[in-house]
Amino acid sequence: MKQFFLFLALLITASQIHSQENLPTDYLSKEFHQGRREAFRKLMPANSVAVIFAYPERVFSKDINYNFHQNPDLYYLTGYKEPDAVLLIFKETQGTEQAYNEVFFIREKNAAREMWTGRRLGVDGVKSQLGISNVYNGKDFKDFAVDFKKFDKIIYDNIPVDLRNDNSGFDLSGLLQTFKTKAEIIKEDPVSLEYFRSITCTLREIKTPEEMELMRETVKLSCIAHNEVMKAVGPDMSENEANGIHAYIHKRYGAEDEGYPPIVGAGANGCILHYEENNSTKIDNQLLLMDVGSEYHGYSADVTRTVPANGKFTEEQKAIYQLVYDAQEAVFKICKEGTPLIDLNKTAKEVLANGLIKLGIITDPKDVKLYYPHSCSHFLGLDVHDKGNYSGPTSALKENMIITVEPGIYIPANSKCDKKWWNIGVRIEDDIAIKKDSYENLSAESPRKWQDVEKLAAQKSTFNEIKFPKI
Ligand SMILES: [Mn+2]
Repeated sequence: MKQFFLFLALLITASQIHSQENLPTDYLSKEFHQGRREAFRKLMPANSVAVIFAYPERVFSKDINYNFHQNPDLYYLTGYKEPDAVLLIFKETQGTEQAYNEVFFIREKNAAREMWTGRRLGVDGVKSQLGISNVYNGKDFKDFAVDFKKFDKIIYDNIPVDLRNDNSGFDLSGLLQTFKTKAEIIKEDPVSLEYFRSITCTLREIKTPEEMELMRETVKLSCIAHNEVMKAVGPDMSENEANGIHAYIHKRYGAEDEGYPPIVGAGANGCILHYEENNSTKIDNQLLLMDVGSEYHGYSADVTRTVPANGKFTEEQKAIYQLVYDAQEAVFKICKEGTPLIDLNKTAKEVLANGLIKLGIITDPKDVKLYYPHSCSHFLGLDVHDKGNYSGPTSALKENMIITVEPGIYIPANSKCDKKWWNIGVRIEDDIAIKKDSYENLSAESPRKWQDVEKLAAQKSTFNEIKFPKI
């Protein structure tokens, strides 16, 4: 009898999990993912197979996981957003009775589990919603007839080792083990890894029109967030609250998350390149450096603005800010197809070095690296530091690439210069789409000129009017 009720409960559970309503309508299309798999296949060498795994789930706290984030390469190729999956792409058509050139093993549907941990697409869902026709449950990988040894090349990415194993044999750990056994992989093959890196970089560094649209969206809403925070921020606000306004606006406009841990640092904290604590309770009359970008349907923005919390730059802050601005402008000028990537940072460095010498902060141009220790640009897309060919003969800007341009100057306390410069940290970062003969600044909606920043900072924000109870 007890079992009967359990059965009944499962039935009810299963029927209660309806397909989801009111979802965003601007996800990447199945045709996009299909096209990307075709493009991937084209770049594969003869008689090869590519094997792409989902990312692992990670523990946040005891039995609670971090929000799952898909491996951007697998998302790019399939649109699948669940863990415990592996995609095989074959260069040549396989099968005798039924021809296929790809096969996708995914997480099985499970009504009881889905009531706890959310909906699963399942085999039918993947077929209908993602448009992949050859789909099986993960547990079928083991017995799937694929002879890896017959291929000249097996193409795969780094294999993670620190994995949870539920001993089912078909969670990620099980899928990886099956792959390693079938393909007789004892240790990663550098040539396989290089093929994978090269193919994914070559594809992902150029954005398709669909990707470009999502990039515009994610950058646009990140600019709205930056602008609102510029208006809202004041000396009494905490770094964390400023960060929270960004997050609220991202979600208000449909972004799922941030593309990376937000950096919201006041004064000395702004001089720490990857400052992520954001725990200063009072910004005070300091500069606030905000490097924050949303993730919208997988695509990350990466925008930095630096704003005086009290709305007015000091003379010293203004001088440093203007110098960073000038460096950015100089780099923009060479943003077009054909410019070698290496020239971007060279240009930024030159402007910054000359400027720091003029201000008496350094005397030897080589010392620019003391205050500008990073580089000027990276690709932007599904990863905030996106895949692309950063070096080598093909490392020049091409049409439909998206890069950041982000010079900065950071002068921590006790630096060997007049102490009037200490604790000034300025970065200005914009997201740039490359065209044939020019560029488009996708983040132009957020002001960059110091005059415009001051003008916006002088305005009041809706967030200044909201009254919450005291605790
Ligand atoms: Mn960046």
